[in-house]
Amino acid sequence: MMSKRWIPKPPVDDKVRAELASSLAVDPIIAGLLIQRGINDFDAAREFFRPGIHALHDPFLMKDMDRAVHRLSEALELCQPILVYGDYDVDGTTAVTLVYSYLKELGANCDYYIPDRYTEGYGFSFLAVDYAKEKGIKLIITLDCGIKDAEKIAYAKQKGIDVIICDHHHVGELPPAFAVLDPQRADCPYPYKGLSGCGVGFKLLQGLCIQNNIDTEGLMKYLDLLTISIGADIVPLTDENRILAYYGLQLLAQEEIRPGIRAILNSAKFNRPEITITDVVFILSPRINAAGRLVSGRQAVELLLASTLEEAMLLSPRLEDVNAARKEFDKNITTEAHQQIMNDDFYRTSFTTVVSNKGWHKGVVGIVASRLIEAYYKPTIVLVDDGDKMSGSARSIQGVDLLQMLDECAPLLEQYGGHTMAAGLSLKSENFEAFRLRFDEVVNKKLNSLLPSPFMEYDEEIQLAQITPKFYRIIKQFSPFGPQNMRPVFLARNIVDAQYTRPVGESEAHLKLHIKQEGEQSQPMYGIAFDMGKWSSFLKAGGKVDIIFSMEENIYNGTSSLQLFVKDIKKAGEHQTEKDLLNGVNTAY
Ligand SMILES: [Mn+2]
Repeated sequence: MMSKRWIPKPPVDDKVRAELASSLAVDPIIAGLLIQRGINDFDAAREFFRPGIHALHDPFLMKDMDRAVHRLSEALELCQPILVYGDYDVDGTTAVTLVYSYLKELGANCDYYIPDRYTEGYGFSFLAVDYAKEKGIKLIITLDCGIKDAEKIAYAKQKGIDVIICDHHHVGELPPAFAVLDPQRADCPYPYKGLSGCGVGFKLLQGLCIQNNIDTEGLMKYLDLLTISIGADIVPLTDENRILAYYGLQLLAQEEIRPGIRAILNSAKFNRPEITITDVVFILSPRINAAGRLVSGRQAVELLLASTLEEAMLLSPRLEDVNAARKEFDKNITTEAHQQIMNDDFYRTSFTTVVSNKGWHKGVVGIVASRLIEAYYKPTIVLVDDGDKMSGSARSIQGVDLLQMLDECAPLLEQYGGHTMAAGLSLKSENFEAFRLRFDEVVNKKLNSLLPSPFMEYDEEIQLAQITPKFYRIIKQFSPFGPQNMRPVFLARNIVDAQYTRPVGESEAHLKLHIKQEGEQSQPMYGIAFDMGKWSSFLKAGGKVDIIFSMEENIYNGTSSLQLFVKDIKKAGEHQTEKDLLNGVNTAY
């Protein structure tokens, strides 16, 4: 792992901080954390700490919402057959489950369709249109996809089928759909751009309810699905998403939850009383995804639709097997990719990592790309070589917009699309070498030939004595945490062993900390630092360190205590100053 720079968040205005701290009667550090999150006054703080459904935006602010709702209402009235279509990833399958279930609840004549990853691929599909035509479908709702599929949408239109697109991907040429709901549309005035694909589907249903005087309360039991899509798609935990996830996580924490989710949690042996977005990301999403990626997305939807635990339990062990297989693929491909990088001089000086191989599994290349970024901190593409064609996933680092980079490589690509930090692409194998060089060149240019080194951001510097139970109770209310509302990270300087610091775990890899701040009289604190066992001897010998950490509750034998989750350690005073950071550091590993 490369050594990381520590960077403070932009400083907060002292006067604003003092005013907010006094109006809320909280520690100035808490006020600073709120200001960093865009919360500047008492009312905004109240809204933040008590997220309310009333604060959701009016769905009709979304471009084309009135058209979409009108068409959907008409289909319901006339009992026209509707097809709910979604991608095989978590956002797509949760969206299909949500929209399909709710329309069924309203008595709709509807069916759902998830494309096959191998025969149909990502996005809307010609096969689905043929299927719909055969079944006499008059209306298709696409979820988490469709915006890029103008040709296929036109094909549906030609067959006499209306399409409502619910997507959140970047919009290029507008497809000829009956209605296009996508907050990324340049002409869409919707105030929040961060919704997941499932979130856009939810807004359509919310609009449907409002238009037809149906109580939106009936939608609330589906917020578990929406919350899973928010976690899985790594969308920001701000604004509407944070409100929806706040209620969704409460649902997920109940004993009596959707049987499919209960079954997944049971088979993953999850038994903590609370569930967080992190649990959604690391426990629920991979298992739902596993089904879509390695078998078929239909399995994921079948599981989420199961009406009894018995039925769900029949399906969930399969997911557990598939998830185990996924982990194995992931491990092997990561190892092979590392070997390729080590054995190729190109990567010593490159600004990017682009690897490819025959026989790699398409379902895990995105995860492998993320792991390679952790190791080398360069924009990364991992491709599966199918002979004539290669396809795979791209992941980026801060400051490099992938879509922009891929745009500049477009002549060498067959297909590409996605978001700033994550994208998918395919190309002819004969273009691989040229693409690899071109991609490196455009990223090099973007970074002004300065390869950034990885960094960790911290919110505030703190004295350990400031961390009281009240302080932690307030920090907890900042949740749900996630992108753009991360668990607060603190810097504390001059930390020494308080007596019981020791290495733990297999081959003493980890570090159990028992620490205090030099010269402070407060109670020592406990902490955990993964993969930092080597610091034990330094601390035991009286060494002084600086740490950056977040806080978490450690539940042990049924009692809970506060512990520091230490993310990085450096010798006291050793971390770079802000001034050094501005110069950028060129680090060929
Ligand atoms: Mn999505």
